[in-house]
Amino acid sequence: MSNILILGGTTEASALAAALAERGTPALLSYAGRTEKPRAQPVPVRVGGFGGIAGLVRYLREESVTHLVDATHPFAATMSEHAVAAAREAGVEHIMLTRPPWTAAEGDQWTRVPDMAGAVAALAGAARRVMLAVGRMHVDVFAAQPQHHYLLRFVDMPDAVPQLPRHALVVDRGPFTAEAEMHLMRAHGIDCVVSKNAGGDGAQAKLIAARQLALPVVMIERPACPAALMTHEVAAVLQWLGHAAERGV
Ligand code: 3Y8
Ligand code: NAP
Repeated sequence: MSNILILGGTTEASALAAALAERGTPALLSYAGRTEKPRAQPVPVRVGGFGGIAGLVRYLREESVTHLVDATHPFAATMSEHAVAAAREAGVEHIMLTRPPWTAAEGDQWTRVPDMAGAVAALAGAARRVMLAVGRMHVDVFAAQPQHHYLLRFVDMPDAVPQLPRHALVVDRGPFTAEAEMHLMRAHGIDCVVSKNAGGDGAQAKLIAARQLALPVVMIERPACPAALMTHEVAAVLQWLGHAAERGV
């Protein structure tokens, strides 16, 4: 009898949970607990860290998990590294469900940078009106470029005022639409967008809007991904689970 743990927090994780619930296949979805009201799921949910690799090994053993699906966001690099290490140590089947990075299309004006520090450096120069669509966790590093007016977008209201002298804050969760993104960018006079290369559909609308408004985009490449079995398709995970179940693992 398989016992599936999904590391969630993405559109793909939610799609996999829905597919398993539809099949009546028991699974548990795990959130880190970063947001106040995470999206409800059609499978049972747990919230909070495991306590590092050792904590996850203990959890996998105590809950007799047979299959670990890492469907976390491409920028959740620590969780993905822990998942590979813990699955190996606990002898649990492991697969990553992720999405391919976005690639620049005709008309895109992207400046690719390797990481958040690269994005900060790319904003050197005269004051601009920058849409900082990278969430809440890494906003303060942009205080190194205080000359800009920043449009921030967080999932929840922050506990403290962001340390950027000139900023506006929107509290909203994706997925977003290109039309709404264009309206937001026009309303705030945005002339530059900063984005993580998250891939997927849930955050792509801002790139479509930037293309239509001919705005430059600072695109932050995703961190290195651990070597592991990986797919971009929910169907492939279901097949992987099905085969494993046939093998009676
Ligand atoms: C807590 C779970 C679903 C999943 C929806 C996807 C799409 C909407 C787009 C922008 C970019 C950003 C951010 C974003 C998107 C989806 C997906 C995605 C980007 C929730 C969620 C959790 C989080 C955590 C949150 C981070 C933040 C990042 C906002 C739920 C809504 C910017 C990433 O305030 C905080 O601490 C937020 C932290 C990590 C990145 C950051 O550095 O701040 N996601 N996002 C998960 C957990 O606790 O385990 O609340 O329902 C999930 C989603 N966010 O099921 O429909 O699949 O990518 N999430 C980025 O891509 O740049 C917003 O504004 O344009
Ligand atoms: P991270 O930096 O890779 O992980 C930091 C720690 O958070 C992990 O070591 C683990 O704590 C805990 N953690 C992360 N994901 C978890 C999960 N799904 N279930 C239980 N614990 C989890 O992760 P992050 O970038 O903060 O992302 C946190 C969550 O937000 C993930 O679910 C991710 O899918 C989602 N998300 C992130 C982004 C992003 O831009 N980073 C975007 C969209 C969604 P312990 O060490 O204590 O186990």
